[in-house]
Amino acid sequence: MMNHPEPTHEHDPGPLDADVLIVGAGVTGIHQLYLAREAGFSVRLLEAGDGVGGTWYWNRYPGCRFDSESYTYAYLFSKELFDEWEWREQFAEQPETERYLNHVVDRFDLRRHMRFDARVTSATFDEPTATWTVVTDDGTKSRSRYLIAATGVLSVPFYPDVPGRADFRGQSMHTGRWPAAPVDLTAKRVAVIGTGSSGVQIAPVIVDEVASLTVYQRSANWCTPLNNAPITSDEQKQLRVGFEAMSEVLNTSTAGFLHPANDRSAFDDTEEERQAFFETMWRSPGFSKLSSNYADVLFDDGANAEWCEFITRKIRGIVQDPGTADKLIPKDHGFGEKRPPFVTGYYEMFNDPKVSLVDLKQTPIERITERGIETADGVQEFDVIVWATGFDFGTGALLRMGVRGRDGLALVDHWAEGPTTFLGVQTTGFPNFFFPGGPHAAAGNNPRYNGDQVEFITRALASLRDDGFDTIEVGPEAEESWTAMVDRGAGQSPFGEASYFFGTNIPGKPRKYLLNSGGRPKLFKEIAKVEANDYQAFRRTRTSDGGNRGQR
Ligand code: NA7
Repeated sequence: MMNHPEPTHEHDPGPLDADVLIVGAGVTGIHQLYLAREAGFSVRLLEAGDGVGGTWYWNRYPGCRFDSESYTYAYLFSKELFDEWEWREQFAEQPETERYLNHVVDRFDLRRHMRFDARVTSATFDEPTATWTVVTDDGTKSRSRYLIAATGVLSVPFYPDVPGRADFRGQSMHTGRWPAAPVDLTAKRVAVIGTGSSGVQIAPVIVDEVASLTVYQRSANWCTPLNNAPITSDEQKQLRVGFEAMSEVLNTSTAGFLHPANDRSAFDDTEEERQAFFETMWRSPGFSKLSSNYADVLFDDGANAEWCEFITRKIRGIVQDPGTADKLIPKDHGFGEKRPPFVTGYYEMFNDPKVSLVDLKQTPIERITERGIETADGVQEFDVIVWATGFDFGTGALLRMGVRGRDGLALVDHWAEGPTTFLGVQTTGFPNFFFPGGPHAAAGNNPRYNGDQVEFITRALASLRDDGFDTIEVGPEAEESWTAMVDRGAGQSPFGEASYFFGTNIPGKPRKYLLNSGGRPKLFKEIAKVEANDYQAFRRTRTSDGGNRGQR
């Protein structure tokens, strides 16, 4: 453990509770907790929920599951852990992931560092001592040298401002805050509002038990089959034998997936070859439809249109009612312009007479009433309304934590025009504060990108300690340059401005790209540069003994 220097400042409030205080017990927070402790720091973690899992704790709606392959999403830092945990399915369902994360926490004895039901309401940097004071909603204070917010990108559910939402007398749930107690939907009249990944996952899973299911769709999405399957015992063996090779690919590939990239362009092939290839894609698992599709499918309008035309024919072939099929075909964006959902039985579900689709572009929701949902077509009554209406992506949780840095600067003010970061881990004016897995962090398989970040942060803190410093703050040049790279690259990103990756789904939110548009290659390159030149992008100082020794 790190030795804490004796307090020398008159107003020093005493010993620290931990060297490293982490907020959030999701995939990234658990990883960071483990690494920081392994590096010899004293650690503590605060979590708003009453259990481990983060996104995989809150999103416990029926049908919630990975669309990255389970073993590619899981931790790779321990071969023993990998060997002993057998994922049951290629794309695990939420309960399995929650069990896995609990297993990790117990296996590595991390739970004793965690406090649950502890929502952070303020986090304040004390400049003379270079420490953070964090207050939770029960008034408890914790002081630490370093504060690492692993608060996730999909943590703050978004409810649209529809008049009357509170008037509804039935049950009303957001997919991102699904109750822990089982929800009995048997014979209930259920509405699902929203057709992003969550809406299209839950609908086909509950359809058999409900009396009726009405899907309220504002924009159709390009949904393609997830093609999930159990992992056979042979495959389990292969995964273990191939662990090193798999880790190598996952730790280095651009998007953090295993799917091999395709170097062919759509029009290198004949029409017949193209259709056969698209059929292979349609039958391929999850994100391979982006990663292994024609190299130009996301970048060439003609190639994209061909793939969309193929999906269109599939939808028309599956959905028997032509009017419904037509509504389910996106008209306002190409494949990959928004984050594409992956589905099981979604289009097929619309052939069930108890399922109906309301096109909100034709008949918008006017209000929620005590008994149901009112559109221009009148009121439809429901027992349950499921809000699958998304999240305040990227910055939502960070900006609700009351973070204040140097000179009392509030993060909400610093980021009033959108986030500015270096490597998606730090921002100027907030020394000793990190936010892996936040804005500018990922652009692919999240745990892989976020893992790169927590590894970098841990090395940065260890070398800070080794060099006799205790304060680290990114300089404005590095921050400006990384943020400019993100903004420039946003224009070349396949994601359009209508995507929530630009914050467009939240009224009043600045329209700024929230992913890392340089991808992993850029992240790796910058990290290597930073580590090769002794962290010149950062200002590193020693504050705790009152000195200001050896800047940089
Ligand atoms: P998404 O993908 O943000 O989807 C939200 C859905 O809610 C989308 O269909 C929205 O329609 C719809 N929405 C939003 N506001 C309204 C209003 N006012 N009326 C009707 N419909 C509305 O969130 P998800 O939870 O599905 O997925 C989030 C991520 O979780 C996903 O990308 C994966 O990474 C896992 P819109 O398209 O905006 O017209």
